[in-house]
Amino acid sequence: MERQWWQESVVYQIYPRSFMDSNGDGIGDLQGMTSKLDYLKELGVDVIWLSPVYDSPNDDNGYDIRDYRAILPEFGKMEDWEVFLAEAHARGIKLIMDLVVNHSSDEHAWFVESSSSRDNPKRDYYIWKPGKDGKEPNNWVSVFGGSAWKRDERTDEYFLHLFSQKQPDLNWSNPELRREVYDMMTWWLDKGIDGFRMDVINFISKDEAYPDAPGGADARYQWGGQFFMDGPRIHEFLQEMNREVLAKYDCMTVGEMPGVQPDEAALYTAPERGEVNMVFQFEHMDLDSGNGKWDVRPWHLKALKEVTYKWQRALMGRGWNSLYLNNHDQPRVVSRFGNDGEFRVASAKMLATFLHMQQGTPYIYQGEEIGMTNVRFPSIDDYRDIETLNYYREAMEGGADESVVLRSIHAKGRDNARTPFQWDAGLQAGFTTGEPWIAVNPNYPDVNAAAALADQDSIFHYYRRLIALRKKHDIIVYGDFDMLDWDHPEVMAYVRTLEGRRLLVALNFYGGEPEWSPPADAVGCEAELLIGNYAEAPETEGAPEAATGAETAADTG
Ligand code: TEU
Ligand code: CA
Repeated sequence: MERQWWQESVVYQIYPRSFMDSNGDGIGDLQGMTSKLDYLKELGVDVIWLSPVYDSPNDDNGYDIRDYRAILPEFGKMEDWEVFLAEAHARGIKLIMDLVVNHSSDEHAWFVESSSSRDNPKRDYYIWKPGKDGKEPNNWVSVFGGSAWKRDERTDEYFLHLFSQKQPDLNWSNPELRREVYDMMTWWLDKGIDGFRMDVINFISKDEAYPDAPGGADARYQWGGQFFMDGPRIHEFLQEMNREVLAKYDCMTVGEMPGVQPDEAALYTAPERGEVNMVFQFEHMDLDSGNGKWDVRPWHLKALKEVTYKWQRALMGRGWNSLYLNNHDQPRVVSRFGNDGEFRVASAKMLATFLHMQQGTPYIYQGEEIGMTNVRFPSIDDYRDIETLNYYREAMEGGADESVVLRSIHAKGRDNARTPFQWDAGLQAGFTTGEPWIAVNPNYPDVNAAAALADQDSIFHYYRRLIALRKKHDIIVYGDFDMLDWDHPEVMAYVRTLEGRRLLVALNFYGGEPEWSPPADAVGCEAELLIGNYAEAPETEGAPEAATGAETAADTG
């Protein structure tokens, strides 16, 4: 396929509430974001993905939208957003907006109408069903706990909400609703944005029989994913959206798709099918989960190799991968797959190398580039996330031990990613002059952007170099992928190839000093060391000089 700008881009995700507060109310905002664009320019990113800034009652921090065409006053005015876009563009940075159209807020005008009577013209914008034997229409569980259905007394029917009760699912089988969404997307594209990140977009087509989900008899509600993930009409809807809206613009799209498998992802992203450019898959995010995300298990390097290989190979020449290791829903990568104590700096750089040397478009989540870590708040009162608070309540009601529940929250809670960005060592990490909406991670005196900018060996400057390398060597973007040394217990090594050139990447995931040798056919060949996370690469016998680092990427001739 023809090379595209979004394949060669690096994307930076901003979670607006936690990025930069300009007016001391403790909430990040648009003027704050604009004031930090030079920082992003220095990092070298090409695209910003902005999590929702739309009008919202904030039941789920903006993923519950009340008005798709208005800015939440806490974040600023529409003019502030326009300035942000113009200032980003002036720096050569593109902007993609979050598109949350699997559901809206229950305070959206559509839902206010839809819920007012059974014969309201907008009734069919949402999914209403009568109860069954005095109970919910089926046994589906919501992602945030409890039934996925809520009974509305006014009309004595239930509406579907796969997320919170304040996030009713939109009815995509209604063509009028689809037209409204396409008009809204067009409106934003005409304002000059460069594309969309699409929230749980593979959930929009449901099995219209709404069958009960199979599952253990013990739980009252069951995961019904098989009846709405990659549902019956999903490709039809995405192709229609592409035809009606996206194809008319030079824009990029990434669909968030929990549960998606590579063959399906190849269908979503094959350029000739006209759906989306890339998807966020979740398999690597599930490696440390047992029965659900709160059941924390150790992850295994072998499994990470398998998932990496599977996705790299499956989309090679067919579609395109997005590359990410954390976002606003996930724990911090250095705490999860690295070591956020003794090896915080080294392992954050190693993980960055792991990600940025793969084929695909890399995404950096705010703070990742300075090695921000998980947080361990002592009390549930310090937490803000609806998923975390619901889990705590349900678990405690079920008689769980609080220390065990908090341990899961410390490892997996979404607020790990949502503490304020650590700009400097001053009060509240330089995020706000007031009281932040969620507490700052206490490690800000050591972990902050000012310190990182001042140190050429920092994680920040390492990310900057990785991004610059991607611009210089097309093998990093486009090279084929192969995994080496499947059975090495501590090292992941992979090789990229393009037009007779090879790029070797060797990553030590643990704190030891493992024995590892490069492949025999790389020994003795001419090589250039592209980057390594230690100033000097350790000696390895028989290795080409350039490929010897514990965590290095080398371009071998
Ligand atoms: O997330 C969708 C999703 O299914 C998961 O990411 C989930 O929220 C999380 O992993 C549970 O642990 C998207 C948004 O990214 C998320 O912030 C929203 O809460 C959710 O959709 C609803 O809009
Ligand atoms: Ca503010």
